[in-house]
Amino acid sequence: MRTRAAVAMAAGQPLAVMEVNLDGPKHGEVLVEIKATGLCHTDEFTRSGADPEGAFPAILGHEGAGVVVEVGPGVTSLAPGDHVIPLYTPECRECDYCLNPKTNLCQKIRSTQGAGVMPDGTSRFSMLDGTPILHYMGCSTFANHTVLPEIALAKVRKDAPFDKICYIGCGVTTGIGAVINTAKVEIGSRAIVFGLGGIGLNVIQGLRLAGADQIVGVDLNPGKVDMATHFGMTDYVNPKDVSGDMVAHLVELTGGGADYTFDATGNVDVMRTALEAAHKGWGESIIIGVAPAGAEISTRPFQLVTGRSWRGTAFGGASGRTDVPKIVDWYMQGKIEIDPMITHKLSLDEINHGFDLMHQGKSIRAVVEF
Ligand code: NAD
Ligand code: DAO
Ligand code: ZN
Ligand code: ZN
Repeated sequence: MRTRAAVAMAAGQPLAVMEVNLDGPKHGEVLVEIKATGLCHTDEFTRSGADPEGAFPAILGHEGAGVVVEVGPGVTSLAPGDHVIPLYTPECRECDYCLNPKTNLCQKIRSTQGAGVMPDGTSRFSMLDGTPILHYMGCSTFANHTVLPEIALAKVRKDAPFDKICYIGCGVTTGIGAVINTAKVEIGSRAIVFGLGGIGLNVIQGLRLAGADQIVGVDLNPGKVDMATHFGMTDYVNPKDVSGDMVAHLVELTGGGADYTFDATGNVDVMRTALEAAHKGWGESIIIGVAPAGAEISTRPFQLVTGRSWRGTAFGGASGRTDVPKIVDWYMQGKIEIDPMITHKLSLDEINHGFDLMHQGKSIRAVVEF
């Protein structure tokens, strides 16, 4: 079939909206009509050329929601008409990683997904002249139709709006999951969140859900304060306003250091501040942000000797096929909020404007509706 897609032809170029060829689903694969997709910082990381593993031409996008159109041979858990959210972290439920409750990093299709192809080593997308186009993060949601492995799709309820639940495909689950699954924050905790963007705001609402007493938000952009306050931030710190040592300031503000700190900036200097602002003896610092190629973190080892822990999380530690439908339920039940964070709606033809809004710090999430 043919479908419309925004294609990343080369690093640093605007996406090119065009008709592409899409082959039907092979064994264990599913054809999905994408109804809505969010634009995440990670798409821009790859589009811009900053991602050393970025390969082109590719159809980016990993934060989508849609409807199953056709299933390939061997698919048993999905049928045409089912509503689904693509998973860049799949859940096969049988690999060593899926069978270990300590991780969500299913490895079943890791190597082919990383290479931008389906598990059989080929791409379903091609240009009209036959040139293959790579998949991205196993999802490629910047296309009206896409093909994914069955294990990379979460089946969700049919009454949930696509233009909101697409955000559960990355930002919402990553932020809330970092709190619930990775840090396992206790009621009454004190926490600091560095970066009040699409991820950090969801860390904040996760902390509120978990019953944290103090939720300090740190961001260079004061334009983020109103939204963060709406989602549960109790204290705001702009690093530009702190004249002395930032760690000392945060330790004092949290009465000795935070029980939990979260980096949602991707800046390695911020990650160090986050670790050192965690409470001596028990504070845990969770890295969510993806740092630039080649960047390294550092601190004095004595920070760890004295009881602070440094950890990381991918997709909020969520096992997608199991956890994502529950998060959709939480949204539909009003336990979590998404609507205010969808700040812009675009057509596929306007997708490059969405990246402009991201750069200008004007959007939390821009969503493309098909
Ligand atoms: P975003 O651009 O929406 O938000 C980042 C925020 O950090 C902005 O508000 C910005 O003003 C602030 N900021 C930047 N530098 C800062 C500094 N030095 N001090 C304080 N604040 C600073 O980005 P996002 O979509 O929220 O993503 C955040 C990070 O999370 C990115 O690195 C992204 O790649 C990563 N991410 C990780 C996962 C995962 O599974 N681990 C998933 C999705 C995104
Ligand atoms: O299993 O080795 C692996 C890789 C898992 C990839 C997880 C990616 C999470 C961070 C990227 C940001 C996603 C938007
Ligand atoms: Zn697995
Ligand atoms: Zn993302």
